[in-house]
Amino acid sequence: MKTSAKFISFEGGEGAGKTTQIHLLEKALKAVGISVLVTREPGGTVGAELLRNILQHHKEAHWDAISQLLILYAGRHDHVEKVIKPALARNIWVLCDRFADSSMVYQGYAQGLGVEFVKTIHEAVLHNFQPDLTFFFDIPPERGLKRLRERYESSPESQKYDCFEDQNLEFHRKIYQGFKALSHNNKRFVNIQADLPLDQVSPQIFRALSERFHLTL
Ligand code: Z5A
Repeated sequence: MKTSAKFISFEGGEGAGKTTQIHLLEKALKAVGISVLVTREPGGTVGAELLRNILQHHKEAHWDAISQLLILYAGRHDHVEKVIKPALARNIWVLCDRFADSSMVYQGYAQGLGVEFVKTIHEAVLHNFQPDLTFFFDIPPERGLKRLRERYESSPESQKYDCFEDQNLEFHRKIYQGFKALSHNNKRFVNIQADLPLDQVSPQIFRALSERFHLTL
């Protein structure tokens, strides 16, 4: 049975395994005849990718949290209007590597702007537009960062400066707490036990989608 296209976001701390699982899910959805678009934030359009680069790779800019948030929402508006909504209108499922919940947690919670402030900006820019479902990849930050260290060791060219990863462990613990708090008792979220081998993470995602959207994956 075909269901209408869904917008699904993947959230969590660094090295949680989101990107890896998005590609496995893309394959599984395509295998049952569903059209899929994979995208990411910050980014997803020409303009939003330029903004991503400005945010992540220019230490000299010293963006404060409000400036980051406004840049992120400029990109997000572009992304939603030019890519996400048009795909959904063409019955293409959208798998998005991070979305507005990352702003709630990184800028609102961990950098102190407050979740209510971020919600106000969200409503002003995107009204009530939100994913149909959000997977929170639940993994202690130490474990996610260890995976990234291992990736950098095997592929040193990925060590380009990234202002978000250049934070101490305390910051990453706050991010983890922020996602825990945001997802708690929120029906849009499905909590994924991400600190498990790959082949034990995907079935959790497939099961949740099958239950919510009556698919057989
Ligand atoms: N940000 C923000 O502040 N506000 C916002 O509104 C938005 C974003 C939208 C984007 O980072 C940064 O922007 C992010 C928040 C901020 N902060 N940081 N840093 P990004 O897109 O560059 O990075 P990321 O989203 O955190 O992705 P990541 O670090 O690459 O992690 P991931 O996608 O969750 O994991 P992965 O790439 O799939 O896997 C990481 C490694 O682990 C890799 O080598 C895999 O092979 C390995 N892996 C994956 N799964 C497993 C399992 N199950 N077992 C063992 N190893 C595994």
